[in-house]
This record gives sequence, C-alpha cells and structure tokens, in this order.
Amino acid sequence: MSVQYFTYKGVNFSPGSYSHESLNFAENEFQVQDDDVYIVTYPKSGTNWMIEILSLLRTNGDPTWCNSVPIWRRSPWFETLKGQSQIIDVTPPRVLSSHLPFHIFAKSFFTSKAKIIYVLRNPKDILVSLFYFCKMIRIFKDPESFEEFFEDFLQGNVLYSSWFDHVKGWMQMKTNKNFFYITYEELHQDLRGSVVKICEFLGKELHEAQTDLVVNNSSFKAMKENKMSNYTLLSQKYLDQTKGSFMRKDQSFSIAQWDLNPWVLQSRVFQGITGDWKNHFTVAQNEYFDKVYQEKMKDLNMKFFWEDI
Ligand code: PPS
Repeated sequence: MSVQYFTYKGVNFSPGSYSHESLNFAENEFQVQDDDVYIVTYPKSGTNWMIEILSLLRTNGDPTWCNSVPIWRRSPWFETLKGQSQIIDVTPPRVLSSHLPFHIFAKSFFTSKAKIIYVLRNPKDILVSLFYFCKMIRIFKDPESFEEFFEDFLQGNVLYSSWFDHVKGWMQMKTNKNFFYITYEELHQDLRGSVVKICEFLGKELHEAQTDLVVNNSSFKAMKENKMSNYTLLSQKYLDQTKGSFMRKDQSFSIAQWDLNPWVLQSRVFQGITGDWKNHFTVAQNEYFDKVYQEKMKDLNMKFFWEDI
C-alpha cells in the first residue's frame, strides 16, 4: 500500500508516525524543561550517533545503559506519536530528539534554558542514506527509483521536506549560547575532539579514561553490534530488515571510482572523508545537485566541510 504524506505548516509528515494533533502538541503545548537537551537533525544526519554519545556522557562512558535500553526509549522523538507516549519514562535531565524544522519547534524552548545540539551532514550522503532507509521503512514512501528520489529530495518532496530549509532555518540560532552545531563529518573525522567539544557545551566534565569509553562505545562498530542501538529490535511492522540495515556501512571503508582522482584521494587521507554519494551519483547528477545547492544556500554565508569536496 502506498504511503501518502500530509503537511503541517508546509512540511511533509507520514501518518504512520505523526498526526496533526501530535505536531500541534509538540509545537504549542509540549513543556520544555530547563535541564533538557535536544538533539535536532534533518533525518539521516547522525541523530542516533548523537543519542549514543549523549547516553554515554550521562553514564561517564559506562555502556550498560546503552546495552540494555533501546535507543529510541533513551531519547524519544518528542513530535512523534510513539515518542510522546515514551517521554513519560524518561528520567531528567532528559535528552530528547527531534527532526522538526525551526519554525515548528516547541515554542516553550525559546523561553527556557534548555540546550540544542544540531547535527548536520553532507546532504548528498543524506540523500543516499534516506533513499535506502525509505526502501526499508514501511511508514515512508517507497521510492520508485534513485533518479526519482534524487529529484524529490532536491525539491523537498520527501519526509520533513527540504534539507535546505531545515538547515537555513536552524542556522538562525547559530550565535545563541544554548545552541551548538556539529557535522557528521566532524564526528567521523575526530570523534574524541568532538566529544570534548560537546562536553564543553554541556558543562560536562570527563576524565581521559571516561572520554575514551565514550568514544569507543559510540563507534560505528560498537553501535552496529549493539542490538539496542542498531534498530534490529524494531518491529518488522515498521522496518523491513530483509531490505537492508539501519547502520548501513562504515563510510570510512567506501572506495568509489571518484576517489581515484588524486586530489580526492589526498583529501580522504588527510580529512577522513565519508562520501558514499560518490558511489551513487552520476557526474550530471552531481553537477545538478551543486547548482541547486549553490542557489539555495547562497544567502546563508556559511561554509561547510563538504563544500570543498
Ligand atoms: S534517522 O533515521 O533519521 O534517525 O537516522 P540518523 O540516526 O540521523 O542517521 C543514520 C545514519 O547515521 C549512521 N550512523 C553512524 N555513522 C558513523 N558512526 C556511528 N556510530 C553511526 N551511527 C549511525 C548510520 O549508519 C546512517 O548512515 P548511512 O549512511 O545510512 O549508513
């Protein structure tokens, strides 16, 4: 059965996870608490990676909690139907997740002392990751083809609508002291340094050995092997595990045709590039993507890591 998205204030949502009421509740009635921390992302940007990191910070690196409680229960999405029923079980200080764009985020946040960690990722890699995820998850539209999905992504005709609008919306907060942003690529390149920066933002002190534990227990390998974090426990009703896996691949091992270019090879070595998009985009698609990207992002006046790749 094909899934039809509905819109709430101009943004696409799936009736399998959201309703007008759940979104209205999240935006207008949900009570943010001063000691809350929100992980906010456009889908496939590294949300669950950040949940794992913050879960480990809470336990000073001890993985027992991560190894015994499903990741979505440790940090529910406060705008989803399921998430709203799970929040009651979260012990403060809460770490909650959200994919909401800036203009429909919880109003009560803006008068609170709560904090937001916004994770960004190269939108080309998001497109690829989301394409595979949409193939697996039954409550999202199943893309007919990569070509069609490619166009839908650029036009914002996907769940949560436009990546460009999401990023531009949230970047209005970039100078707010309770807002911290970091890229998936930074996490990938220097997880330890990223954990240290996150601790500084949250006012969390960790010893060297505890930092090591956080880093080791939030690695791709550790998360992929942890059934509480790798989504294999999610019901078949939601996720068709025969069509792929949530933790698709360790991007650091992807070698693409494009990487044979010496400049790119050098970048990989020195910058730890991810970039699975290179295995999927044609040259023409890449040029088209860049054109749309430049047009849509031209007013932002920010330069991201992936723009030099
Ligand atoms: S979701 O469904 O929107 O909440 O997905 P999200 O968690 O934001 O993003 C999923 C992608 O993050 C990758 N991931 C990781 N990469 C590196 N290291 C760690 N520890 C890690 N954990 C999750 C996951 O594999 C998805 O990326 P792709 O490219 O699909 O593999």
